[in-house]
Amino acid sequence: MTEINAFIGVGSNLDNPVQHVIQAQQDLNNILKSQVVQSSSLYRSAPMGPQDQNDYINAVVKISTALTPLELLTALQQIENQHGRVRQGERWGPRTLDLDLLLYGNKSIDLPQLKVPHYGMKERNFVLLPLFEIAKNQELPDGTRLIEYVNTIDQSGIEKLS
Ligand code: H73
Repeated sequence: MTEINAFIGVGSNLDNPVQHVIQAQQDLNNILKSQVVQSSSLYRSAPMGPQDQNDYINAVVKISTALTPLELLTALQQIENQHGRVRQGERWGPRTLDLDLLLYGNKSIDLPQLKVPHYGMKERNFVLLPLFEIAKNQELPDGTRLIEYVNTIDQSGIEKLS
């Protein structure tokens, strides 16, 4: 059975977001044919997008999985739904739990419902900093190094929680 390393971005800004993120780290370990390998620290950041919402808690989790990318996406969406995620309302508005498939091995995927590497990861400090914490030497499928993006991102407005 071939196992692939994948990185999952976790985010929440509603109903005790720290609890949602910690619970999500456990939920990820319960996905079929998958185990958590490593989890980043939790990070608090100002909202990207509309400012009239709470700060976010974000983290990144590394898993090893034998699921295909689309099977994994479905599993992530099931976990979001268990956390009471309501898929409606304002774009970029408040959310109980978001799970993003950031990287899946060194594969590039361009399907309507799944783009990997995640389309926003290079511009989002709340993704890059926790990812870099647990994957210092990571490269993207195009051969660029994660540290190149980390070095150019604005690191203000984000705080690592102990
Ligand atoms: C995103 C469809 C839509 C998907 C993509 C979405 C959640 C999962 C993150 C935020 C701070 C899905 C934050 C924010 C904003 C408000 C910008 C924030 C924060 C949503 C699926 C499709 C395509 C993928 C993929 C998962 C994918 N899809 N911290 N969050 N501000 N590719 N979060 N690779 N993985 N779904 N996610 N500010 N400080 O990124 O747009 O996307 O149905 O088919 O919007 O965390 S939901």
